[in-house]
Amino acid sequence: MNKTIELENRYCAYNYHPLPVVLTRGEGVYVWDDASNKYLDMMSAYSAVSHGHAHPRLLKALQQQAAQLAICSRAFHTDKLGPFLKKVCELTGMDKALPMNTGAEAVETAMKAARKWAYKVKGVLADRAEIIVCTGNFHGRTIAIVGYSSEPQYKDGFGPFPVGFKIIPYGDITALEKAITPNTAAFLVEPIQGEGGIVIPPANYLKKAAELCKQHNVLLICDEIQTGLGRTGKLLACQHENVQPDGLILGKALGGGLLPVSMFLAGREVMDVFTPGDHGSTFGGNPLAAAVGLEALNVLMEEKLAEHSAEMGAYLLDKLRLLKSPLIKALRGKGLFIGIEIDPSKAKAREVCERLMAQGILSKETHETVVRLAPPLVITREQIDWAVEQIDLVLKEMSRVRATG
Ligand code: IF1
Repeated sequence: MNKTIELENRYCAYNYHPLPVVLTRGEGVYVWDDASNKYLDMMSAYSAVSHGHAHPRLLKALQQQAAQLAICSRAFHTDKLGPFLKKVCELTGMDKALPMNTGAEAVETAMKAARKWAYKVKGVLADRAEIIVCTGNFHGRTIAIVGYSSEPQYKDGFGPFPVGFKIIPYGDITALEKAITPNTAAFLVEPIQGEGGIVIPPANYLKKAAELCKQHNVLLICDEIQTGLGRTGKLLACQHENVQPDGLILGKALGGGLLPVSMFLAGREVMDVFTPGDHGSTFGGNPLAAAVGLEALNVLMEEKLAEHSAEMGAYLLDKLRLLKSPLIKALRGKGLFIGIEIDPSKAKAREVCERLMAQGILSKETHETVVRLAPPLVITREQIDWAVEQIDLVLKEMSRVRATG
């Protein structure tokens, strides 16, 4: 066993089951392991590394700001937070933002905002606010969030859970209409479900949900922590249906693949329910995160990463469709957010990922059946061609082994 893996196994909680590879360096779409093997990163840290590893402009922003002023708490103003939040509000059409660090923290912020808005603005009675979520959701790992997960493992052993949440089937507009009551504060939804296995809802689902929410004075809050910032081929996945949500949650790639940066964004009516001392975070909105976050947005727009994601994603999906492997049960995706569903009666997605690793590709399975392909948005056509060749080789070899026993 690799000494490094042994050390990690000795001291780290066993809360992940990593592939047997020790990464030491990343640059662009590539990462290298401790034996100098090179891999094409088709995972980009669950879409946190959309800009590619060690992007020069982002490294420069990080290094400059780190040497100037990194962390000082929001007990004081800084010269970096205002410009960062102005940029992200202008790009997303939202009025205000509350900066946090991890995605889960931004989701918790959204839930607190929705509840307080329900009490202070909508007039819901104290402690009666309800938030509607979907089966197959993934919004983070806090007790409140896993409390409304439909994935038993995410909840097992972590109860009891907070009340005030309703779970409805994803993509079902009628179920949403039935679930809304006068106490409903918000509908929290991913425009495309990531962990759920790259699940794309029926056409106009988000638009109809937005109309229903407007009709019933319910906040539509979109969790774009994974689908946002170009991943699905638009700046925001909501834009595929021209939906402007009442609340928006960003994370992952907002930190440029360098540090955790997240935020909850909303209109004034919602954001103004917060008064000083209501909510906060030691690191939320620190100038280092703000400087890197602003540059991450500048690079995203100037390098047209969303448009590139749309073009490269369509190209990758078309090439995968030509593979015609008996192991592939379905192919799904939007932009560079793609899932290959493996027929569970024929193989496990984990085996595909292990074999892809041997070919020099790193990806990750979700729920044992879907191989997730979410490379950095800077990937080129040639790199996609090479990746598809490796996927073809692996699937053909797995079929051959199964055919010959
Ligand atoms: C794990 C994947 C899962 C997210 C959405 C909030 C969060 C996430 C839509 C929380 C985080 C990560 C967490 C990681 C696996 C990965 C993931 F889909 F991206 F692959 F689980 F669904 N909303 N997703 O996707 O953000 O607090 O992690 O910064 O927990 O195993 P976070």
